[in-house]
Amino acid sequence: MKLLQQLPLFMLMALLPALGLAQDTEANYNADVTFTLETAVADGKLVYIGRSGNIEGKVNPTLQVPKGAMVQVNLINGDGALHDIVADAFDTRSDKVSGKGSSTVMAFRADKEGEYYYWCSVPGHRAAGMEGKIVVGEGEKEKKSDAAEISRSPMDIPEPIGDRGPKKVEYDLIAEELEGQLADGTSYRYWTFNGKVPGPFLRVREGDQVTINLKNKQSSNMIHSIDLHSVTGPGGGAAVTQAAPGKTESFTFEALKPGLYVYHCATPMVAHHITNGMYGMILVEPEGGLKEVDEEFYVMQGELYTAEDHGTHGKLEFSLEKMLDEEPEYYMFNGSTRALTKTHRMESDVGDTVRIFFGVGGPNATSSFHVIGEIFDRVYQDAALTNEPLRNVQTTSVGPGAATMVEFETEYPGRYILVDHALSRMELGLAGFLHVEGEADKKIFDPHGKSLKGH
Ligand SMILES: [Cu+2]
Repeated sequence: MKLLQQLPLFMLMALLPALGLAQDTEANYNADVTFTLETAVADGKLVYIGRSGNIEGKVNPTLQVPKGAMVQVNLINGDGALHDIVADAFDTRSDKVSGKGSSTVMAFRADKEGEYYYWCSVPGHRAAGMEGKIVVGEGEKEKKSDAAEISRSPMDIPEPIGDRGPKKVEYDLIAEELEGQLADGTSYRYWTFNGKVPGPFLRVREGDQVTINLKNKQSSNMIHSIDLHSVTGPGGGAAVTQAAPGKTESFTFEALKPGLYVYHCATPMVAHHITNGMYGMILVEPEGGLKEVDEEFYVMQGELYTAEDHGTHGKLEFSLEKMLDEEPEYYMFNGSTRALTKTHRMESDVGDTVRIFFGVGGPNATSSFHVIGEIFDRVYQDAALTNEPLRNVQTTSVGPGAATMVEFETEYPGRYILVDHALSRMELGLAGFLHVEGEADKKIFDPHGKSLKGH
């Protein structure tokens, strides 16, 4: 099942024109709704069985979708006979698959309300039971979880340092464990700095004396600590900040070198503390400060290893085995799959210069950071801020515990998608939107009369 949920959307995108579907010019790499079905023999009948989210285990489940949604149906062959899935009402069908464990996909836009059918077109199979309903309408109400909103806003960044001299700076960080929203209808018990993922963006100047007070909440079960990559000293601070629940541990360091640095909890098992959300970044600005820009964003990538399959609703739990195998079920920007697509809105105007502070908490996956439809004018590779930037870069590689600073002008309106170009990860939750508003210059991009949604 995992395989299918990771089906590259390229396949889906390639399918759309062939199916004669209206392509959304507001770049839409994501299906709005995804279902997974598995073929099976049950009580002598041929059936589809739900293998995702709230259709899990249901026989010939009704696929409830909102009107206008881009729908993706993954089909796994579970019995080794020849099968497919078709929905004539939407002029869509999958390839036929026959090998047990093989898989395929059907995609369509639910552009009309009502009740329709999906079925298997192999002769006799529909009559033998392979049929279910597609209901287009209100769709299932979004399950509002009462878990905390743990995603940090990418706009949550302190003011630039400017032209001041070195001084003393003090930060209070609080290690807090709490149930947080991971995806629609899905929560996870995160471990955080200050209740959000990533932790707060710390901003200091080269030469500052920085004091870190790490308080571990009384309600915590675990010891927590902090290792900042900007620190020169034992464990980056971890050696002296192992704080038991209810305790506060402090230390002071001099910010010797300018740069953008990852910090994270460094209490064994360190990878466990990081995956659960204990990472953030500290910017050490060089003398004179960074050049002024119109917008700054703070984005971090991480992955989660849940015992349950991707898409399962309810409270998910950690799987040590999956973490050691480095097989995540979720990838997220800023802590949740919704953070940069629904919860927080990143915006800029045409002609603005945007700066993204991008880092990878991980703990394991390297990001091929890319913004679909944009080119980075400047990349400060590995966040080496005092070096000359690379210019005109499509994608930049950022490993775990590493960061980059990218800058680009937003020249044309539309919705631009932040991704890790290892795009299977988008299927597991990794995407962010940058909305650019303003006048369209046809010289830069001419849609040949096609309408651009929202503009
Ligand atoms: Cu920790």
